[in-house]
Amino acid sequence: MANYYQPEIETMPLDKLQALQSERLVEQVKFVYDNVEFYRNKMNEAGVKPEDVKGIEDLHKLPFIEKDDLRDQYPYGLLGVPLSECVRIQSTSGTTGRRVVAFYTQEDLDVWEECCARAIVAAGGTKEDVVHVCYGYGLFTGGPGLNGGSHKVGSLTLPMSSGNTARQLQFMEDLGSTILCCTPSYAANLGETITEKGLKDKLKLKAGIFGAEPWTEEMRHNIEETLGIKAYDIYGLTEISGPGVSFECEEQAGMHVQEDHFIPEIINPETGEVLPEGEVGELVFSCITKKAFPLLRYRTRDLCYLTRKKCSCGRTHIRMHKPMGRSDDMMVVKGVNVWPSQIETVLLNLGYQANYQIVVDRIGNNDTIEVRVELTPEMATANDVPVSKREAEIVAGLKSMLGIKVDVKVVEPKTITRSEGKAVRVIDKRDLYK
Ligand code: DLL
Repeated sequence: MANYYQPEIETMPLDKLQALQSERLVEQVKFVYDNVEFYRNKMNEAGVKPEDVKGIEDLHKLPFIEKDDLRDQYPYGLLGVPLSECVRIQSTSGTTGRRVVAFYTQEDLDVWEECCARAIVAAGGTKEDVVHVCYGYGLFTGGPGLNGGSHKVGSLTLPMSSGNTARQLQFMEDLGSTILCCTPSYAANLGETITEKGLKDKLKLKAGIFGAEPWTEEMRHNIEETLGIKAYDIYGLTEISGPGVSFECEEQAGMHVQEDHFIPEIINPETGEVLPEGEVGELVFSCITKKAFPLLRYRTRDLCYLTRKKCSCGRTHIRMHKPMGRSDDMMVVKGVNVWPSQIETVLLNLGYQANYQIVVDRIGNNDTIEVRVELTPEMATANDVPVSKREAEIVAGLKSMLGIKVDVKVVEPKTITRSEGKAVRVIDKRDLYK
């Protein structure tokens, strides 16, 4: 086993793990109450004293934190330590309002990178590997997180950042990259170019660690095939540290949450009630070791479920199913809930790749929804099925999945803008929140 696998933590028996969580939670609650005025006020309002939380069974007593709280407290309102103890910030892209700026002490960075190191090892990484990181660097957590994790594993780290596909492929070939870290949509783009240029046999890639955006099982299979690798999912969010909050092991059957640092809960997004294991709801995290930006019961808006079913990898940490959507990016179109992942499933099942865009608009009082999808290069070359027939087939597939009529346009290969980071798949022109 590689040098960064931590069996004493990752395979800890449940009773010991929960005792550790309880001990850390009790300490953390006291820490935030004493050091962050925002928490003190929030807990006082909710009538909860630090001593009311005696272990993880009392977690539900604490109030939730929401993205709006972070925006209201921007930039320093949630700091748990003096600014002089902080050594780094990372930030979200801030496309929907004010940015979230997360702060880290050196110890917070070490924990975060350790989680990323565990993810790399779970994907088969050792110090013999060449880890090719083409997540964005800078404020985005993807590049810095996996970069730090790869250093901890002792792998040779290629800090490529995103973009410049020709250069990515050149380095991959010349330096023999074995583990690729990027968004799944960029992995799919790289796969396309590798196929076009016939490069697959010249590369040494064996695994990929892909996350930061939703992707389906069908997309996983396509990427695994075009790149000749095993593709692992990794999850995280800036507010909770970044990538590595959870990740897949060799079983590829849900992501192990790093429970010695983060306690997950699933709640009913409408009522806030905690749901039992196995039920789908909104994922909530409490950070029990982070000091600079110590969030407790943070509502992620990501929808999924948790399972404690035994995993044959030996890790005991609870697994989360890949996010099945977000409680806030679900679109209501013609009165029906529509998840982009449902549309993707239909397209990939019909043999298309994940090169598509969903455009939602409103004309008068009526919603319109159009899906534009590219022909694959093979479909375009074969040219054996009329486009109108293809479109009708997709319309029927979407109707049966969503229950509504969707307009479909099948377009030529390479006509939809490629992403180098997170893909922009939905263009909603309705301005529903104005
Ligand atoms: O995307 C952190 C990250 C970087 C994760 C690299 C994995 C790899 P944010 O930019 O703050 O952080 O976005 C967080 O992205 O709440 C999810 O909605 C979504 N997300 C992250 N990972 C996954 C995943 C990074 N594996 C938001 N599957 C989260 C689906 C994901 N959605």
